[in-house]
This record gives sequence, structure tokens and C-alpha cells, in this order.
Amino acid sequence: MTIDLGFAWLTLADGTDVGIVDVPGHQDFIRNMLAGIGGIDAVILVVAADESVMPQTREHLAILSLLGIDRGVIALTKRDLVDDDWAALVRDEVRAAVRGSALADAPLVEVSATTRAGLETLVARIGDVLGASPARRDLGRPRLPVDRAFTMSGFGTVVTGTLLDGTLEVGEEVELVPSGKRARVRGLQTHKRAIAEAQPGSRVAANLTGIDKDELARGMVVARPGTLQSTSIASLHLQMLASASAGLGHDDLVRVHAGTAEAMARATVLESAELEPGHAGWVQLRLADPLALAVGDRVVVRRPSPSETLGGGAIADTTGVRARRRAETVAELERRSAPSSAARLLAVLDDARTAQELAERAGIGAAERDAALAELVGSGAVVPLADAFLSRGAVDALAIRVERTLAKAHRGAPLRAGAPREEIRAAVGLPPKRWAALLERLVAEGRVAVRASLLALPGHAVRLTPEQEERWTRARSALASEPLQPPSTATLDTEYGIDRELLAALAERGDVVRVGADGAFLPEAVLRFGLAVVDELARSPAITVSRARDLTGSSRKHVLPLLGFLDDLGITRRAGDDRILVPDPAAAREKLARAVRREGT
Ligand SMILES: Nc1nc2c(ncn2[C@@H]2O[C@H](COP(=O)(O)OP(=O)(O)OP(=O)(O)O)[C@@H](O)[C@H]2O)c(=O)[nH]1
Ligand SMILES: [Mg+2]
Repeated sequence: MTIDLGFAWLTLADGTDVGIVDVPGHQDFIRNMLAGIGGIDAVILVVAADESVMPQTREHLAILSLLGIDRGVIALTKRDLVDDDWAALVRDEVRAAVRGSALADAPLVEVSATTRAGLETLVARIGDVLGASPARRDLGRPRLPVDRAFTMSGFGTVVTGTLLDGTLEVGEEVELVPSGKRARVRGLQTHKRAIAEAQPGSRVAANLTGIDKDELARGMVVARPGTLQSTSIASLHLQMLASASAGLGHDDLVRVHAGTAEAMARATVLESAELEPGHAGWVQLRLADPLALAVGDRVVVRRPSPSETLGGGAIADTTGVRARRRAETVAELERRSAPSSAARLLAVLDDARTAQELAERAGIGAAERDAALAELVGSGAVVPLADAFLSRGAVDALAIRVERTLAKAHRGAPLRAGAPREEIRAAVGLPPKRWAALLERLVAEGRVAVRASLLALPGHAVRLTPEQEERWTRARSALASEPLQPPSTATLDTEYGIDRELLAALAERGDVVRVGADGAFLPEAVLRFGLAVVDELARSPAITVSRARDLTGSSRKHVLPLLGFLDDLGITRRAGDDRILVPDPAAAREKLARAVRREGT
């Protein structure tokens, strides 16, 4: 008999891996079963052909409907133990039991573990059902409800779970909710294979550092820091099972199951004295221990003794405000969960849509749409991006994707000042106009920095390895020995190991100034040359190339590009063979100093 959760996976004919969570069937272990089925895409309802439908089959079906798990396959096992007549009888019983449930039309496959008959068909049907299920949502807010925590020699602390709402990456910092403890993801595995990034909906084992096994347990949630709060008061529109043996009364003690977590709670029935079996109504739960809940999370409510499932529903409020006046609380909850035009618009704005598309999707008229959009944009719940609109959450998810793509680019090319815009746009997958609007927003918020034609995280700085720093120290003294007659960039490369990429990084850092096609000078040399030219032009109307050479002790070979550099800055201008000053001397000096220090360029 299975007591606790088991984990496995199988590979479909098309090569897709499917994670499997094996849950106990016996009613005594329903708490473990509840911890296992959060976040699943589909269910395999197992009925043994020799025993047929059992009480727990019905309770499991009820729980599936409370959790909104609405697709799956029915497996009639131990087919080898019964004859055809008996099997036909059991099939009828099973079909009767699932009537009216989400599994009413689910494929039913007869199998035998002993003879292996039907197993291939079962796998094929699982493939069909999963193929028809919607893609897992990626809200950019990963949550991993922990179902196991253990230590592995050579690894340290490991937690496992089914990942929800986002991707998780090796190296990122995470927070354990509700304890608030921080840890870092050292490694990730799915189906025993090491991966760099775990996808929503997959089974994940995360190796965590900076945290002890004693600080981890089933029921905790691994999340990105600051993105998930725990609450001690939560409200929901609770659907009572018709099969419940009694109603839910005021202050009744219940056990609340959410994800892999559970907590005892006192219930406040908000609309009447008691919530009858088969009825639904607003209930506030005062939890003995805080739970990491998000609005929309499905929970199951059970009575602890005698143990039975009472009902469940989607969490509508986690603000933790205790209901005082019941009528007012109900009105507030109704208002918040009613499908207003705004709510309907918001519901379809996880993808960017134009106003036209919105009206069609949400099924509302133009005037109503415009009023609702204005309200949503005004409150910040919806963000306009060029010709389209997106929910704030979806924009956040895009922003996080931009930041993570940039972080990856910086890690991959630490010598580069940033990543090309087009590369980041492609990673985000927005059309040019919407991308431009998003970028403008991110720059305004200080989340992304524009560096010439590149984009970077504001904190990104070009970093040289110690060995590269050593090469630069040697090259620097070569440049400094005769600052206005420096070695060529070709010499810097062959003699000192300063290749193009490193030179660009040094220029980015402000250690050298690139002059002309292949000149590199120390900033102070360029400054000295420029100031000498400006000083001369403050005294006389024009300067020749040879005068500039003599004044600065440089050579013609170097003076030409240096003067060109001043021309490009708009400090000097050619007049025949001479140069003349463009701005007044003070402005020219300031311009020069700024350019050499790489400010405002
Ligand atoms: N003859 C026969 N025996 C089977 C078959 N499948 C399972 N059994 C046997 O039935 C018993 C129970 O099987 P389990 O796989 O533990 O059943 P389960 O549904 O996981 O039970 P719980 O975990 O308690 O819910 C074991 O002794 C199995 O060997 C089958 O197809 N044919
Ligand atoms: Mg079992």
C-alpha cells in the first residue's frame, strides 16, 4: 500500500517526458495525496477491476473537481484477475461514478501490470490528453511548493516539487515562504537530468545552498525573493460537497490544504450561520499557521475529525483583513471577484492585444471597453505598449525576461559593454514598436541602461580577468613612455596581447581613447594634445598640422588622426589646410574633458 508520494516519469512515443506523481489511494493518507496533486496537468484515475469503485474513488473525484483538475485517463487495472462479463460490469460502474464530473468523457483503458496488456494504449491515451492540454502559464514568478526535502551526500540540501508560474534558473537567489529564509539554487534536475533552467509544470529537484535541511519541509514554497507573501487570513467562495455529512458552521475547526501545505483554521461563514452540504458561500479562514497563498490558488477544506473532505474553491483574498461586518466583507469580496468589464479585459491581457482584439476577446462594446481600459491604465493594472495593451503582471514578466537575457549576455561576454538591442528583442519576442515602448519604459524605470547601440543592466561593468589586467599594466607603461607617439594597435596586439576585444573593453572602461581607425592613446595624452591646440587657437585664429606637431612633440602620423578626433567632437573644424576653433575656448576645454572621461558621449 502506498503511504507517501512516489515520483517517476515515462517517455511518450514522440519523445516527450511526462512526470508522474504516484499518490496514495487509501483514505487514511488523503493528506499526502493532496500534497501530491497540486500543479498537475492531468490525472490517471486508477480503479482495480477486481474491486471496482471504492469510497475513495468518489472522494478523489470530488477533490479533482474542487481543484479544477479537469482532464485525465481512467485506468482499469488488474484486468487479468476478472473475466469479460465482470469487466463490463465494472466499466459501467466506473462510467456511472464519473458521470457529471470532468472525467465523464475521459478515455478508459483496461490494463494488467502482470501481463502488461493495455499499457501501451494507456501511455498513448496519456499522450493524447496532455497534447490537448493548454501550455503552462509563465508569469515570471516561479513557485516551487516543496513536497520533499532531504540531504544527499556530495550535494547537500535538495528539495523537490512541481514548478508553477515561471522558470527557475541555476544560480538565482530564492526565498523560502513563509520562513523568509534565503538560499541559492546550486543545481537543478528534472527526471534525474541536470538542467540550467527548469520550466513551469515540470518536476524539479533543486539543490540549495546557504540553507539547512532542518529549515526545509514539505509545505514550504521556494519563490523568487519578495514575490510571494504568506497570510494568516484568507477568503474564498467555498463550494461544499453535496456528500459532506454535515454543514460548515461558524468557528468550526477545519484543515486547509493548499499546494503541498496544510494548516488548521477556524472558519467564519460570512453569509449565514451555516453553509449546507451542496451549497456555496463566502468563507473567511483564520489560519493557525501562515500559508503562502496567491489569489486564484485552489484549496481543499477538510474536517479533521472524523476526517472528511468538506469542499474547496479558489482563494479570492489574501490581504489578511479580518472580517468585522460580514455584509460589508461579502460585498467587497463579491465586488472584487465579479466579472466586471475591467476584470474581463484583464483576464485576456496576459498577451499583448490591440483595443480592437480586446473588445472581441472580452465580448464587450467599444464604449465599455474604452471606459474599462482607461480605469485599468489609470490604476496601473494595464500598461499600454505602442498599439497594444498588456497586464501589469505580463509586463513584469517581460521585464524580468529582458533582465535575465541581459544577465546571461553579460555572463557570456564580460568584456562587452552590453548586448545588441536586436538580440534582446528577439529573446522577448515583441514586434519592433511594442519592443521600443517596453524598452523606453524599462530605461525610465532604471532597469535597463542604453550604452550607445548596446543595452545593459545598470550595474553591469566591463570586467577584466587578473591576467588581462596584467597585460594591460604592461601595455599601459608602453603607452605612457611616449604618450603622443604610442605604439600602434597592431603592436599592442602582437607585443602586449591587447586584442581588439580587450582594447574595446579598455576603451569602454575609459582606460584608453580610440582615435582614428587604429590609434589608441591614454586619455591624459589626448587631453594634453587637445588643450594645447585649444590654447593655441585662443591666441591665434588658426593652427596648421605642423604647428600642432611642434607644439605637442608628436609626429605627423599621429597628429592627423588626433586633429580628426577634435573635428569629430566639434571642437575644431578644417579650413583649407588649417584648423579653426568652433566653440569658445572654455566650452571647448569642457567638451574635451568630458569626451576623454567618457561622460555624456
Ligand atoms: N494480478 C494483478 N495484480 C496486480 C496488478 N496491479 C497491481 N497488482 C497487485 O495489487 C497490489 C496492490 O497494488 P498497488 O500498485 O500497490 O496498488 P495501488 O493502487 O497503488 O494501492 P494504494 O497505493 O494503496 O492506493 C499489489 O500486490 C500488486 O502486485 C495487476 O494488473 N494484476
Ligand atoms: Mg500505490
